[in-house]
Amino acid sequence: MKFLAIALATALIAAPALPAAAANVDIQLLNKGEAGAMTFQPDLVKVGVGDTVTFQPTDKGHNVDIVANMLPAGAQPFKGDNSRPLTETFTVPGIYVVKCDPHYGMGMVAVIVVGDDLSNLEAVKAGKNPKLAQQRLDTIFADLAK
Ligand SMILES: [Cu+2]
Repeated sequence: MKFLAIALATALIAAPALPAAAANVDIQLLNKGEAGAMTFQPDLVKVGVGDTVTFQPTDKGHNVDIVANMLPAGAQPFKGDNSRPLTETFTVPGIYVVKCDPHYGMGMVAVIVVGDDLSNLEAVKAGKNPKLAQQRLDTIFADLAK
């Protein structure tokens, strides 16, 4: 036991300093959430550069897909399969708008802000969305401006 404690202590001292671990945030894909029917929950997430977001198909029949042109310049669009989880790593700072393809018209959208960078806010605000999606995005953008 004493040997084990010494070995453990030595291992801890010998361990090199690790870089700050990347964080992960879960977003649930829901038929009914706090914001109403067909929703990403939460629908506004802020993460650091290099962090991950996992889109969890808590309810089936949903996916996640970048809304065309609603991501920072230089970032790659991404798309998950229906009813499958997707973990995405965000390396380019800025605002990303995602939708669920089957329920985009019902307002199933979410916003991910990476690195507290709002420099493409006007660009994503200028995009066109179905009415219910636009209503939810307007609410999220208003929260962002606070
Ligand atoms: Cu959906």
